[in-house]
Amino acid sequence: MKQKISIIGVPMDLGQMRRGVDMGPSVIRYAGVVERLEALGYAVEDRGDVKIGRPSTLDVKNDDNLKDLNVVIEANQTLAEEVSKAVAEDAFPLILGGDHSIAIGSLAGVADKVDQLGVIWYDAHGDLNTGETSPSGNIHGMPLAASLGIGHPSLTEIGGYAPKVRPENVVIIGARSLDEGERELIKEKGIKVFTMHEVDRLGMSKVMEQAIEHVTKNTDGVHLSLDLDALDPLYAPGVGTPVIGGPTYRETHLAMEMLAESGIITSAEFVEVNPILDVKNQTAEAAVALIGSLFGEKLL
Ligand code: Z70
Ligand code: MN
Ligand code: MN
Ligand code: MN
Repeated sequence: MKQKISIIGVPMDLGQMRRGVDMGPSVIRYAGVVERLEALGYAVEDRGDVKIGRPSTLDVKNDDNLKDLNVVIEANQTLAEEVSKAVAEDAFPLILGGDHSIAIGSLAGVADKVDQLGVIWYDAHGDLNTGETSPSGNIHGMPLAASLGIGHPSLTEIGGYAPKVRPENVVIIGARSLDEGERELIKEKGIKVFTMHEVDRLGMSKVMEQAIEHVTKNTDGVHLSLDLDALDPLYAPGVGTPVIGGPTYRETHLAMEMLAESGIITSAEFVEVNPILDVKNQTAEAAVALIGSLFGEKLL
């Protein structure tokens, strides 16, 4: 029997400034994610969407440079509990965003159930800002830092504990836009990053081999956090912060296929699909196709 997959939608768009990414879970469902996974022989349970609050007009930008902090905290706390329930039922949590701020809750929900969690952060960005270093105040640029225990306590302590993950158990793949404070943090903590330079130089196949080795060295579970803006905007235009020069659709499929072969992934999230910015739903469809590959879909 294959492991049950529990889908959790998180219609969050307050971690950044482009409205519409709250419709991400919905369009990924319409693009057929449940049917795709069922066709692979999985039992799929859709747990519906986490409820997202409305921001108060008093809470747009606070003194800590953390936009819509209260709604983000509340949603992530609820998400952590939902993910935790799925894990307790031995299901594989598959979280659909929503903007990337929701990774804080996803990781809070999985990390307390494993001793050491590994994380693969497939993203054009590092998401390693804090309120102090962020040029934008957007919390979707901070979830990896928060999960490492770095940043405002109200974010690092979601789920009631910190940190969720150690820097040596993280790999970032596809980075091509890093802020100054993020670069410093990467150096200070020795975080393994495969920027687009390494992807070009080594090829995705070698990058994934090395990433898998790195992230499994001292861990007993690995979370995949895939931001659709990692892909080149040619293949995934429906994202809030496209950055030219990313991995192709094919390279990203190869990455997912190699993860499927390795069998290391124990939870995953697909975030930042914004149907308002999309072209003919191709970003949502790419997400579903990549999810298929991650769960072992093959042509022959
Ligand atoms: C920038 C910031 C970011 C995702 C963009 C952008 C961060 N470094 N994260 N898209 N998912 O505002 O912190
Ligand atoms: Mn991101
Ligand atoms: Mn742990
Ligand atoms: Mn990104």
